[in-house]
Amino acid sequence: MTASASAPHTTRGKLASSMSHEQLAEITELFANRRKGYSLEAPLYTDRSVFDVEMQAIFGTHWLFAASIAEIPEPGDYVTLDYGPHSLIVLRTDDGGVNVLHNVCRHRGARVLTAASGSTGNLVCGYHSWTYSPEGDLIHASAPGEGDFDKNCFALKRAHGRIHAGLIFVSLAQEPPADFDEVAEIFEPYLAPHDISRTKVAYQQDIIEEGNWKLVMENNRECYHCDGHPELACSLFPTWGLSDETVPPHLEEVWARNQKAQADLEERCRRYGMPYEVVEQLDTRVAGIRISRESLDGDGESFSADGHRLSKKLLGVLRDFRLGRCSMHLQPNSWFHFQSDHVITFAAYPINEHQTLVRTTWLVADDAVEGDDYDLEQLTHTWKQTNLQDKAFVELCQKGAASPAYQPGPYMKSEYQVEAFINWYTQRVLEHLA
Ligand code: 3BY
Ligand code: FES
Repeated sequence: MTASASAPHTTRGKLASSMSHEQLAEITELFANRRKGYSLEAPLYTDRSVFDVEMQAIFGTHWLFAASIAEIPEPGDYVTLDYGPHSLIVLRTDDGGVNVLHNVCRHRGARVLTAASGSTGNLVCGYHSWTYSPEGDLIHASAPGEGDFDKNCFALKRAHGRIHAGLIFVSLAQEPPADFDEVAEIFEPYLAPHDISRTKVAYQQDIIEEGNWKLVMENNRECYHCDGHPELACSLFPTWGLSDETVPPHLEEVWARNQKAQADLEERCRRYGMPYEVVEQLDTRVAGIRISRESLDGDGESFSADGHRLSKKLLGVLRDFRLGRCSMHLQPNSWFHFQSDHVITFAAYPINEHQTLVRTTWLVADDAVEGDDYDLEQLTHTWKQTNLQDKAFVELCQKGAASPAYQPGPYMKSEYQVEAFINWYTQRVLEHLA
């Protein structure tokens, strides 16, 4: 279940040397004086020193979604991932766990692996061929005329890695937050029936958004803007943030349909012994989480124009297509949709203060055959379109934050999850700065 690493690397402490006291005090003030219920002050979206702080306080400290095991199914399979200046190798081991290594050669610092993914035995740096074992130990380093030197002192630095329900998480911290165990216990029973270990990658999309990573996350945490997603609106009920008391007349019919579909979904979950209750601990936990099972419109099966299945093969132990979506949000950088026929994982990897890589991966049953069981274009259509629309929204906000006219604006009630994300983020940074 869990594969942890020893001798982790820490970046704590570097801040003091690279940033002046005045700069630090200024940044701390920005966080401490944040107006609750409002979007952040512009520098928190645009400033390089804030980004540097986040790379320690958030990305250097917390558990981060890295990839699913479907992306590296065999021993020796790896992905390389960049979180700001950090570059990691996530390598599948013989025993089914993962080794997480800093992708920084111990000779003169070159990236050891340069491909985004692949399969390897030993890891050979392309510059002077220093060679490391899959555990990161330096096993070969020859240079003309060089005497023996202690290779034990030059292993690749290690970070932490763990696998839960087929999702791989990494942490760069010396001591990663302990409450992730409890969070994993929450989500494992929801995800287990979809069994990622018996899926394969149907498609992966990387988009670089010209926006700060927090704007990417904020956009994901609300559906107030979902009128801007015509394809998604076919299967996603447009009832976000509504309650019995607040349904406007023009949505009464769809609200009733949504309520009925949700009751039907609850009944099916009970019948199959699948957990159904919403868990929402987005800013009350160090590892913030929200997980819920939500019905889909139309046939209620998948993210298609009529809600009908997009792959003919059911996942894992499931015996029913009409299970809507099980959606999970994890702080700081990921979200997921689990349907009966496919899974979609999403992660934001910050590049710098104004650019973010958003990676979306579609997983189908490992015995599903493209062309027979699913059509790749149809499978990916809704979220490819939605992602492009979201990218445009994020980029408009980044432009706004860079403008002298920008002033933090209020989050609406239906944007409470955005506020929860921002609260979570602010608390974590303040803890770190303290
Ligand atoms: O990712 C979510 O859970 C929601 C649904 C669609 C867009 N997003 C805000
Ligand atoms: Fe890697 Fe020289 S930098 S072998």
